[in-house]
Amino acid sequence: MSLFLSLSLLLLSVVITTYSAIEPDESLPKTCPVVTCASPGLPGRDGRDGLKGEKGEPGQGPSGIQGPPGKLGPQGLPGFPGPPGSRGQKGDPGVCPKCDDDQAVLEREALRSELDRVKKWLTFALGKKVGRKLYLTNGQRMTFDSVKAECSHFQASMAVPMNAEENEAILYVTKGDAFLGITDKEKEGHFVDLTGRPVTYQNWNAHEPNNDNSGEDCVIILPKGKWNDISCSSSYLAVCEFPV
Ligand code: FUC
Ligand code: CA
Repeated sequence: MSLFLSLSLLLLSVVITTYSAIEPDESLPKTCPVVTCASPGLPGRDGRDGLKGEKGEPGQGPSGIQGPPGKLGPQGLPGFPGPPGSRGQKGDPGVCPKCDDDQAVLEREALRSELDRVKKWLTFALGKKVGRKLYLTNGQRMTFDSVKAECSHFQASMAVPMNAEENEAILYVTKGDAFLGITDKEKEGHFVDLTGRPVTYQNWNAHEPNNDNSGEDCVIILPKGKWNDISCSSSYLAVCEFPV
């Protein structure tokens, strides 16, 4: 063995002996004297993931193609109630046949009663009733045709006495000089009422009818109730008979 090798071994044994005699001190930091004293070991395992970084800036690339529409969303909540609508038209009357019948009967009776009372007022104040005829005069003098139209306008007809009682009633109302609804226009001397029916009751004055001047086709009742044929275009009192 060479001298150099012998010295090296000796030095190594001294070092080993020295370090093995030293007691480890627990109070000292656990530094590895090997790191400082020995060659580096293998790399350790990867550390744990770090904290999440901040959100990055928007990308600068071109926009992609617009995707398809999304699915229909869920139905929304009901809206608030709207304002009240405008008032509707009045409805039809209710149906109650029994009620209507009762009501109709009462109304009819009331109307009949009132009508009877009105007829009595008129009869007392103005006219004269005989049977179912009420004679009334408007107090005006007019031609035969005008009297005919006036009576028709009031749903009446010219007065035609069918008997002495009716003749007296007409005289009572007019005091005479009033046209009767009698004429011989169609056939001279053939006196008929305005429906064309021959008059069965006649009450001519003496020497009448005489068709004076060949122009007397109408008839008037004189102040004493007798009749005279007279010109239809002359004016005499209007008297009508109303059915009651
Ligand atoms: C008599 C009547 C006529 C007329 C004349 C004035 O002759 O017969 O109708 O009234 O009088
Ligand atoms: Ca005459």
